[in-house]
Amino acid sequence: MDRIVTIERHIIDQQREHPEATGAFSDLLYDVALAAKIIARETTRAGLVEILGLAGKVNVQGERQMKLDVFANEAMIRVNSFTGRLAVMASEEDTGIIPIPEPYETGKYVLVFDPLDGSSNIDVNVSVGTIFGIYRRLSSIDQAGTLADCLQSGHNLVAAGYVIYGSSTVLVYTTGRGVHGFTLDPTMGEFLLSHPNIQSPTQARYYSVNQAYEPYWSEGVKAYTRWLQGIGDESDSPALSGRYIGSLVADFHRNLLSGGIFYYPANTNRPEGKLRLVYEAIPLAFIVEQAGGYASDGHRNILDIEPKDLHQRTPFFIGDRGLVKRAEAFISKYDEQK
Ligand code: AHM
Ligand code: MG
Repeated sequence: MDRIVTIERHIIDQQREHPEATGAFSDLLYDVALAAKIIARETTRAGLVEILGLAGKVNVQGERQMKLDVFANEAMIRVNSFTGRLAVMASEEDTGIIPIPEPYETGKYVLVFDPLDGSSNIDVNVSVGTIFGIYRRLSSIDQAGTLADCLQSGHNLVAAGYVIYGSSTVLVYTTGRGVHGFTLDPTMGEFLLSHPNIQSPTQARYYSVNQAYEPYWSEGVKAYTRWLQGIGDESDSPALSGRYIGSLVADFHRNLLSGGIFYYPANTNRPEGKLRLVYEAIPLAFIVEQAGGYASDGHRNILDIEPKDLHQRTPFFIGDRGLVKRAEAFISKYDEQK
């Protein structure tokens, strides 16, 4: 008989494999799942309540900030500030680190997140998502958490995940022991295990890129894309089909389940790319490696990068290991050896 496994049960089962665990980490994961439920409740009602439209603020990236971004950010912060489990947080929506307010105790973990990615898609009913990463703090336990706590390499992650608010709400996470997906039953308010042990498919189907930027790409990225399409000079093209939603979590999730590559390369208008290293690229890179895939900035493993700035951007290639490695090879051949 198939078991019904809630996310709470799953997190506790994983904790049992670590006899030394205090439970703080399990509780933290459960807190993130709770924040996801609060955000899901609002995103699914987005067309019903008067929550759409601009909040009248511009976020730290200089972009228009939607009200639901603000809501999602506050949900994550309010759920996680007062638990004694975190030293510090960082979010796409806040310029600096988010300290734990006095007089609440700090804990040993660090949470970085993008509370609602792809928010420009909300008012056209396109899926959006939350991305998060959890580290152990580097600073000592009796101090406030620091910026350095949030700027760790992805190899230090102890957990990462994302939530997609789509036709259903799905939470995918890993603690370094496989990648597991849970679907929210909205009538019960429970995340139920629906995708145990997700593995990157051996057969890739899709490439996902905003092809409108092609005139601004490097020769390597252009040649690579032709190869993916099956119209390049190189043999062994996979001749993939294209899919691009323009919502990172949705594009990533589809390719994780169906096979393929997502990339947002550098272009002449965005020499650093668009996506953010700390709370977008690194957590997804950790997840994809756990599933047998790979993520790169076009030159090196995303997990090898030591972040310098909370909001730094990076070119990003993620998905099927062979396809991402091939992107590195094209870039090396066409762009680096001139
Ligand atoms: P946002 O942080 O303003 O929501 O932008 C991030 C989004 C990603 O979800 C998506 O992959 C990308 O921007 C799409 O950008 P573009 O419209 O340039 O293709
Ligand atoms: Mg974002």
